[in-house]
Amino acid sequence: MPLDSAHPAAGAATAPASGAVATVRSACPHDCPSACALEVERLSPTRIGRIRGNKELPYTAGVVCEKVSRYAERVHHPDRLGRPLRRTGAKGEGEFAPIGWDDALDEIAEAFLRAEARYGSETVWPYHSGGTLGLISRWGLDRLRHAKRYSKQRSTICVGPSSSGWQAGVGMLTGPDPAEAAKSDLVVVWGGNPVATHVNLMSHIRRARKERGAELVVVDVYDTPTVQAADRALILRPGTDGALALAMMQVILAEGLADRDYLARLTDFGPEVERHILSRTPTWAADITGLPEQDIIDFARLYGRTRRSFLRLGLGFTRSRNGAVAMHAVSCLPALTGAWQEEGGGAFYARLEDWGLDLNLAHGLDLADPAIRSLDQSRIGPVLTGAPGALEGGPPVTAMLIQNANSAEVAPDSRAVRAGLARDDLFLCVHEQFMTATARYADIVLPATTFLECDDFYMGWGHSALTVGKRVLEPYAETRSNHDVVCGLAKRLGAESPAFDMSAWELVDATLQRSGKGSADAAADKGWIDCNHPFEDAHFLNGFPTPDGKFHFRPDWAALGPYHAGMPALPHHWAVTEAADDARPFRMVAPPARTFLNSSFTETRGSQRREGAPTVLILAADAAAHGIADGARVRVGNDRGAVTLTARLTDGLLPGTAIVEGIWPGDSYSDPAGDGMGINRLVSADAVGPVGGVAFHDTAVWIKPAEREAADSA
Ligand SMILES: Nc1nc2c(c(=O)[nH]1)N[C@H]1C(S)=C(S)[C@@H](COP(=O)(O)OP(=O)(O)OC[C@H]3O[C@@H](n4cnc5c(=O)[nH]c(N)nc54)[C@H](O)[C@@H]3O)O[C@H]1N2
Ligand SMILES: Nc1nc2c(c(=O)[nH]1)N[C@H]1C(S)=C(S)[C@@H](COP(=O)(O)OP(=O)(O)OC[C@H]3O[C@@H](n4cnc5c(=O)[nH]c(N)nc54)[C@H](O)[C@@H]3O)O[C@H]1N2
Ligand code: SF4
Ligand SMILES: [Mo]
Repeated sequence: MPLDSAHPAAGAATAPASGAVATVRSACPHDCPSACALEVERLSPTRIGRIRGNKELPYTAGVVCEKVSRYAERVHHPDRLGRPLRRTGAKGEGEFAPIGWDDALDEIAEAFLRAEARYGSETVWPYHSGGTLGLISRWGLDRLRHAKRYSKQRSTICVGPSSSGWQAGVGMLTGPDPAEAAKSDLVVVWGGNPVATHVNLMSHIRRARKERGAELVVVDVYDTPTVQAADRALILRPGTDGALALAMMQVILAEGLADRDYLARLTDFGPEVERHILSRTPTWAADITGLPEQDIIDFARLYGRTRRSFLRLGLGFTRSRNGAVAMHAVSCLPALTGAWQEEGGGAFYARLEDWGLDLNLAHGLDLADPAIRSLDQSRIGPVLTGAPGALEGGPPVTAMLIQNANSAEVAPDSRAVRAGLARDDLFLCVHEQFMTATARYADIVLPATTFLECDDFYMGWGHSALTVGKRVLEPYAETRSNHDVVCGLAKRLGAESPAFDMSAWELVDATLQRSGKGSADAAADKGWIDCNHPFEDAHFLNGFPTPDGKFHFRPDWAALGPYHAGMPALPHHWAVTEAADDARPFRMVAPPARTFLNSSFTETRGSQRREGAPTVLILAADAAAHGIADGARVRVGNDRGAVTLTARLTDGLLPGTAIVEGIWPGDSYSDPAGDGMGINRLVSADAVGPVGGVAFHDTAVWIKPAEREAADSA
């Protein structure tokens, strides 16, 4: 019996007589900056209808994305996993037989204890990712990890480069609520595609345009729907944003547009920084970025002359080997102009810190031993195949519990990931909603609830409210929540924490109470807790959250992470991306698809219909030079492998750029080799400095018509 079952579902007090439709509050768990507060139509204790955005939470403002509005398709999907399974075929093959929950949990616990007896506790590596961002569902696994002294995880796959780049200058992952964009005169969306990835931002930008006549500028590498909504777009070569930022700063300094008083008071700006920036001209940057020099100058003047300028920094431009350096360079702009001092001015990247939450009990932080090794989440392939250095000097990983992660598809160097997952001496449990490529490698597969079937709360990492989602539906079939699985294993493994005896809702409540944020029930009634900071704090008017209170033009990369060798001491374009050459003339960018969320929703018909088929977008002139017609089947590859896609031609990018949207299931690429791996087999697992993370948009490839590649390799 799942622990949570003793607890009534959300809105039970207002539940309708059977047959009537009730609307209940919830919150989106997906890995999306919008973290929407939701209104869910509950048709019965086991079925939902439409999902809508909550109108009262200002950031959500009644809007949700298309894929979540039709969540009924996902939660009631015929392929939902409903029972625990034990593997009967070879790893990766997908042959399983049902078993009972007690047997499954006993078997996992025995395997963990056996592994620990042989190699020590660090041989067990609990692994989680962003399938849910529930503060209980995702990070509750850390409580078991720390209580049992299992290996830690450095969660770098998404935010490693961007967060470290922001911390290098600003000091902390916090800032103003991006709804403030509505009060700007100039909004710059830099290296992000909110129309696809966090649609709510667009409502606030629309308001600024309507009420203030604000201009929207977008910096990207291709003609995205957000670019199409812009007044002005700068389409540059992937991985060159640092050069654009440097040249903008050069113009701003040279034309007397910098705020000298602000620089002196609140930054470490000085003559050496100034000399360095003045040497990086628009001519220099035009050569690197592929942008016309005049476009750089015009954009720099517009930005430098607008006091209320708001930079909304996406993650896309940081998914390159120089990503943290690029983020730092761009984040210098509002410090140079002093735009931080204005309402509707400054910048926002993500709020991942500064929530005032005491997560010790929920995440077992006080149980963590600093001496236990921490493995880089992004390098799951190198870790599992024992690549030099990846194990941080510790034992091999021989037992794993994976929750909310589809590493076989989403992690770089798929070939290494799958070779690792297929190891005979690795015991693998995957807790999932669907039979993903990753789950197919498991010894035991456990069926998971969705957010609608469990209790949790969430951080709005792209705004400033904590959202709360109480259970809306009875759990489907025999599914159990992540919290229930963690607690069930903790009992069998002898792990100790009072939280293992609490229900998820009790733990939400205890966490909010010890953080001084009231009760869980009060939060659930409203749907969220407002955690916006006062203007002076959100805009750092009295100092930045760095040790000396100043914004740092001079980053201390060594203080941030282990991979800092060679990182530049001043804001810069760091020329370390994977260069194109004659053998691999294209630079491939692999950004999100609008109606998938990473690998989630790839199972829903609605999204499959919207996205069509795996596609590579290239410039018509490039296609002609390589003998590729619109709609042709092409092979895209490099030293790490190749996949088959459909070519689509466009005018909306620079020569040599190739775009592949979406993480399609590997077996949907009609690959003649038939090895079922997707786009991430082409992406390198090289760690991005200084903390790690993946250069998803920094891949040199060749592209050939499929028939010619077949002939070449015959
Ligand atoms: N090519 C390419 N690859 C990328 C990216 C890219 O831009 N391009 N983006 C990267 C980024 S930013 C990220 S964050 C990662 C994300 O990578 P992941 O977090 O691994 O991907 P998701 O598909 O969001 O979720 C993984 C799984 O979680 C499961 N899940 C959802 N909710 C629950 C739950 O409550 N319990 C359990 N047990 N399981 C649940 C879903 O069914 C899904 O299969 O992918 C990265 N990979
Ligand atoms: N529909 C949908 N929404 C999602 C996701 C999804 O998969 N699908 N994923 C979610 C997750 S986990 C995350 S982390 C966020 C990420 O959301 P975003 O912050 O939007 O980041 P990315 O998705 O990595 O890339 C966004 C844009 O960056 C551009 N880009 C790539 N390289 C460069 C470059 O070198 N310079 C510049 N200027 N631009 C570049 C891409 O072309 C793309 O348009 O979205 C979340 N929301
Ligand atoms: S995926 Fe993003 S935009 Fe869609 S409902 Fe969830 S939080 Fe909102
Ligand atoms: Mo992400």
